[in-house]
Amino acid sequence: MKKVLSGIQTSGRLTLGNYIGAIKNFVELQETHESYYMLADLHAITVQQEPAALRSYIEEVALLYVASGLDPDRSTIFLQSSVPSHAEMGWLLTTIAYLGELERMTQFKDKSFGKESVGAGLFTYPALQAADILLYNPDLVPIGEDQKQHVELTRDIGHRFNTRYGELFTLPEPLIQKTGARIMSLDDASKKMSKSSPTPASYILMLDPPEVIRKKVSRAVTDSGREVKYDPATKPEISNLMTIYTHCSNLTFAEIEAKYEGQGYGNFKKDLAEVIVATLLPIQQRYEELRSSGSIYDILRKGAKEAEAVARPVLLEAKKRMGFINL
Ligand code: ATP
Ligand code: LTN
Repeated sequence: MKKVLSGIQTSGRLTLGNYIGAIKNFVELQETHESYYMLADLHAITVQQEPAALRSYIEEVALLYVASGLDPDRSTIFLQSSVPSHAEMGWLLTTIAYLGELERMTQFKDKSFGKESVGAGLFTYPALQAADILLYNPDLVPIGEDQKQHVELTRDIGHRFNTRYGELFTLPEPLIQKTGARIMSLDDASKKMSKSSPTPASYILMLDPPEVIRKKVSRAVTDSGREVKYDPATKPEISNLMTIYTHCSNLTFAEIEAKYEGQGYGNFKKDLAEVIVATLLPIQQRYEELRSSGSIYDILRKGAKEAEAVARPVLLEAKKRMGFINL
């Protein structure tokens, strides 16, 4: 059975972009792969987090993983901070990554742009991500488009380690879907829909109530034309909304175009809001049930044990190869 590993930072409340670009695929992959899904809480603190907010984001992501269909009997679901091998391996790989490669990471450039002072962890972030991945030797890392560069760097770091110290790590492939890997903001189709955006109108949260979803969709920016047509180059806003539509229904782009031919954007947007609500509402209901059952901490404790059992021997072997003494 092939192995997959992925994670989401607990740096905010999850958006429809996180669902379409990541979680939905995690749920499908657990059927056919040995699966490890992490909550990257150590990554979340690379931008300053208020402790009470961090705690609530961690709980929300954990509950949403399971409410979306991740099954703790099929997948190992765990907090990065509860498996100490990650931080330890992260340090080892920080010494293997080059400054120049970290400087080229577009996420670092974007997140540090214009800031007066930036934490050093934001810069070394990809070495910790490489540790998260290489500790499990996965074949595939399912991610959205923006994370491709980090998985490529993981391969470079893993390859460098293997060359210096002997073959240890599998070099994983990023798994990026053809559409939906980069859902754009509702108010600006040149920007990725992001949970850390300061503008709530730019995103739909997985836990937004139906009336909020309807309002946000009705206000989403569209071009001045009338035609519902998939053409990202000339109609980026409508194409983005169509991408959301296709992932929340089983209609293809051609079927959506045919359905709204000659109708303008009004009906299309109204129906789009309803397919989003129909996708998210059952998840929101399971979220509430799960939250009141209080079982999420048991799930995370079980996941931490399973994850550490896989990660620890790999960490110890890496340390041995590097010349450390395991007592
Ligand atoms: P932040 O703004 O805090 O960086 P984010 O919303 O961009 O957060 P991440 O935690 O960086 O989310 O991403 C988690 C996963 O969701 C990654 O695989 C990422 O590629 C995917 N993802 C995030 N935003 C989108 C999006 N707009 N479209 C598709 N996939 C996305
Ligand atoms: N950087 C990722 C989150 C992340 C991750 C990982 C993804 C941390 N460790 C390992 C895949 C594999 C992000 O989505 N921002």
